[in-house]
Amino acid sequence: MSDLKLTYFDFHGGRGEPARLALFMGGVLFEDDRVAMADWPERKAGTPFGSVPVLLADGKTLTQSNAINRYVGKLTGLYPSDFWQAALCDETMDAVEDVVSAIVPTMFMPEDEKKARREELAEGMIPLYLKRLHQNLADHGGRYFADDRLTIADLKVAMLTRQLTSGILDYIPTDIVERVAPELVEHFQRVMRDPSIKSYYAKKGVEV
Ligand SMILES: N[C@@H](CCC(=O)N[C@@H](CS)C(=O)NCC(=O)O)C(=O)O
Repeated sequence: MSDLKLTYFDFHGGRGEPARLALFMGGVLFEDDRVAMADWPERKAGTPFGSVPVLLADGKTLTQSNAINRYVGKLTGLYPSDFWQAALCDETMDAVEDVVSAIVPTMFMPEDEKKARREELAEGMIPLYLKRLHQNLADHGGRYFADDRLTIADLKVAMLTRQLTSGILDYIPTDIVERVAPELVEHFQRVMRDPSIKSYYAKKGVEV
């Protein structure tokens, strides 16, 4: 088994959390390198693209959250071996990444600009993506996004659902998922009921 170190910010979510969860679920030991925000300016320069997550596997470096998710998914059995199901998994993770990439820049905007951009996202892109994700979920059996079982894609969607419903994004209504695609709230609850995920967050002292 590889010697693994996963570097990401020190919070329970975001682009690094699906890989952390998957490694825990798969019982794969790894160094959970959590970067405090205060240390980021110093650490940033040491990352290939000035960003995290970064996975170090036997001294080799891998960047880009979805590449890391696929690699970790394969290590842990949470990525489909069937080519079509794997493609559905990728489609889901890339769709979530589109939304995340639209939201993240708003975090660094002045308040008025942030408000305008987030309201625009809440009226346009976010409902569009939530509806389509729901449609895909329904088309793939209604419970999980690919392979009729929990995969790394479900972890990625669950992190988005949690971010949108948690209230940490001012100007994005916390009921947006419930209003637009309530099945994604059910999906989130289904993922969070998984015994390994429950045990992971219980160990971290996090209520889900
Ligand atoms: N395309 C990259 C984006 C990585 C990215 O922007 N990560 C954010 C955290 S979610 C980051 O490192 N932000 C700090 C910065 O850009 O200084 C991926 O999918 O991993």
